[in-house]
Amino acid sequence: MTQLLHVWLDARRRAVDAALEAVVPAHREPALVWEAMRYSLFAGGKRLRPVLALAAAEAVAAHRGGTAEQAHALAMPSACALELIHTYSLVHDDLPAMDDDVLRRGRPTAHVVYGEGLAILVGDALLTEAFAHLAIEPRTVEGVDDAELARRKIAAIRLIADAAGASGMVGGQAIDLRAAGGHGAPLDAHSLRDMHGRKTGALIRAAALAGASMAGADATLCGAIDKYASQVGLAFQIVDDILDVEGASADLGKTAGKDAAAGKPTYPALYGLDGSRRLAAECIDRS
Ligand code: GRG
Repeated sequence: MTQLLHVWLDARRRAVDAALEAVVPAHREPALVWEAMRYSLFAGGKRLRPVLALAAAEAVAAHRGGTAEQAHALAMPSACALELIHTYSLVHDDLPAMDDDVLRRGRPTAHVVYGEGLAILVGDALLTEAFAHLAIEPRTVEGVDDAELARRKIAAIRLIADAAGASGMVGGQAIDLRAAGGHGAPLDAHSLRDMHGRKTGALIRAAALAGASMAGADATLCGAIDKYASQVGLAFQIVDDILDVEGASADLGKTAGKDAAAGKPTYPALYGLDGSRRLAAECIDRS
């Protein structure tokens, strides 16, 4: 990573963290729930999805002669909502009924610290607050009239709901859950890609598309950004599968080697490690 990219990413991550502080603040009642939400949300995630939303908004703003400041004002609520939804998915994914993991983002998982019942509620609360935030913010943005802003907000809500819902992330998780449990036929290459496209790829695509739509992208620009984000999402998942084989838990911040132990369908299992690295590189090239 070049020094310049590092600085660029760091500035946006810090802006996202500051915005998230306002969305899920300390000292809100009942503290029992809000503190547990903050435990998972501020555990050191990379903020990939929010940064992608901001990046797409900035790219569209540059294309349309707008400023990065206006792009951030428009896209930051979507960026925050995406991180809340992503964090909810991790909290629920770690539950004993799902992946049953004890380590996430380098810390004991939410259910280990707060118990299963509260961890379920933390996920529910993060998901619900995400959509409340999307409905409210941004209230006004200079240079965009109120009717146009409302139209863009509804489009972003729709995009994010579709990506997180039954045909997106939840659907992908259901397919994964069934395959990992040894029920149904093993996933072939096509079904593996479909499962990941829903479980992980959909939210990554929605991040780029929501950022772009909030910044006023037309259908042509959205189409180009969608193609880019689909390839990035796929590469992300393939690399995640490779790291599960090669990485150490301490570096990953989660338990390594779980996929193979659980007999999960993965890219290394289907294509081998070298084949998986090649596939990831091809996705990056295409993106
Ligand atoms: C429970 C409905 C429901 C869905 C769960 C995304 C997901 C679906 C489960 C996570 C399982 C997993 C580890 C998938 C691999 C890709 C992935 C989402 C990794 C974690 O995302 P990062 O690397 O995490 O962006 P940080 O912690 O940096 O935010």
